[in-house]
Amino acid sequence: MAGSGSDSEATAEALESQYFTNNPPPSSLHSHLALTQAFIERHTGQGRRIALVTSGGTTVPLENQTVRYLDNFSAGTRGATSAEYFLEAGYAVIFLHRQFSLLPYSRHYSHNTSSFLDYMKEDQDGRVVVQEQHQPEMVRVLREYTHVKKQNLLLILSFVTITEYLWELREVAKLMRPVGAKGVFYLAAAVSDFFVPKDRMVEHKIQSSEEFQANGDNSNSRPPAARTEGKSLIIDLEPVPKFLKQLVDGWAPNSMIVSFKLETDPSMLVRKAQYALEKYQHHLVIGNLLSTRKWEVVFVSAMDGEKWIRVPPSRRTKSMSGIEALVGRAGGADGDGSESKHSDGQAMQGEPAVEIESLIIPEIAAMHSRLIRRACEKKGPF
Ligand code: 9Z3
Repeated sequence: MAGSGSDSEATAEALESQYFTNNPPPSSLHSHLALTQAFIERHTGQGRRIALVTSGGTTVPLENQTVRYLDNFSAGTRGATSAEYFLEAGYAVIFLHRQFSLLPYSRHYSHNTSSFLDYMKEDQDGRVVVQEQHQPEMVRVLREYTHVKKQNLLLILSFVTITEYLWELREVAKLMRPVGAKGVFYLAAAVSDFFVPKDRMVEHKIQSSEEFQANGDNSNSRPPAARTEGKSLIIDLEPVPKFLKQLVDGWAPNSMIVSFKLETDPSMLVRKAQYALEKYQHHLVIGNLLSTRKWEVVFVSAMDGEKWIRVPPSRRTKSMSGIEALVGRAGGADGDGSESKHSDGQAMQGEPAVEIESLIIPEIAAMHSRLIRRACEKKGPF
């Protein structure tokens, strides 16, 4: 039988306190929070909307002095690209990303199959300059980047592990409270569902050779979650508590919350997105499939029901640039070169000519405007 509302709230609170007591914060948390506090004060003072964009994958360390860890595929393309479009839409952006994953603006020239040096040449005076064919695009990106930097519109924070991510998210969310309805959480990071709790983590590198195995070096009565048994590596992970409910109800109760649902099986996508929306009662779930995520996503919300956002058929393939042709494919770091089918049956390959985030973010900004209006109407005139 399901427990009453307050029972499940108490359980959620107990799980939260247990998780954050047992898994200590990252050493950079305090300095990150000081920067965040100043950033939020500056932009709320100017009446600006603020988006917290999370991006990239979280790691699951297997050892305390970490040599080995589990990771996922995310390069942070969705997050870094979306951050640019939020900035274009007038938001200030806190970009909480996996260290060394893609960053707004520099993403155009990093993690690529080509080196940034391929964009350069030496001129007659022995100076390094950008090649002619890359000038227009690089000037455009540089101008946007310089404007954002001058106006202090982008705060970049990083995490590596799942625990660092959760600490940063919780504490930054609490600082976002004064932003209220003008805040939006855009949770595009690929968050691990399983982890090794601190009290079940071995201190030192797991030894493969049986002569050197020492799996009893933690004080817990349960065996370490990652250990060798004979010649095999056993990894017995525990579930990461789901904190979306706490984010919605407790950490950031007045902001717009957008979560992503990633699936590989098309028949599950909409159902799973609807399930998440009902369970966490937030504003929007964006469903995407691993293979088609750059061409189509589905918005599931109480406001608008189910709505697909798609790159138009004429813009589904990008022609290869000179450099891409040289290295043999169009696209960035994470295209696997395989062909996928769009849900309307058309094939998709390489990279689309239009970034789907350029369609996603204006939709979100419009929904956000509706939510802000509603919040104002509720409050009434002063
Ligand atoms: C996403 O679904 C993102 O769109 C991607 C972006 C990770 C697919 P890339 O970085 O990929 O551009 O290569 N993010 C959320 C995935 C996630 O962990 N969601 C959780 C879940 O599905 C809930 S918040 O349970």
